Amino acid sequence: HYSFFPDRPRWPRGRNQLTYAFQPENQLSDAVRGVFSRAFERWSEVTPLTFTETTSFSRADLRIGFFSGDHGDGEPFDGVLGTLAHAFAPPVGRFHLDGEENWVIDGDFMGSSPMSAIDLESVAVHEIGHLLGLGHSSVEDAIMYPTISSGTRKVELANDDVMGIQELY
Ligand code: TQI
Ligand code: ZN
Ligand code: ZN
Repeated sequence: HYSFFPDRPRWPRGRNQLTYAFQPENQLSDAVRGVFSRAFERWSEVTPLTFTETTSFSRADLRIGFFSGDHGDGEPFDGVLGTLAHAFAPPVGRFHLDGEENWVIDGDFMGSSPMSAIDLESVAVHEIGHLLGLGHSSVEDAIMYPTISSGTRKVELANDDVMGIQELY
């Protein structure tokens, strides 16, 4: 079953049009931006929310960046596997990914070790759930279930994810 963060934080009513931006230093490819765009779409399809990419990082509601190791928020990344990414609950909107993972973009390995390949879109859909206010789910099929195996692709929201997000929005 789905869960929320303590005190149930959510993006306020009347603020359904959220913007997102990428850390300018990251210089991401169109393929990577496409992955995030599709991940946001999964959630906009089942909520009144819309997500639009903007170039103004400082003004965006949701701020996405790839970092390695200590990146200044007290939650350092740890290299290959372990922590893959983290996202903060509303109204913080920060979504950080570990730049040292062997990310898979549209089925293509970006890293050196296919043994530890992680599908970027699967992680993005999960972390966006956190950005919007969902905690973890006990339902194994759910996007918000707290485990994913290397080499797995899981991008379709389960009923449990939809019920959770529709209770919030
Ligand atoms: N990052 C954890 C996660 O996003 C961070 C975390 C731990 C967390 N406990 C939390 C976030 C409680 C919010 C609330 O779950 S992770 C997965 C999954 C991670 C894990 O790098 O371990 C995914 C990132 F679910 F597959 F295990 C993405 Cl999809
Ligand atoms: Zn961080
Ligand atoms: Zn999680």
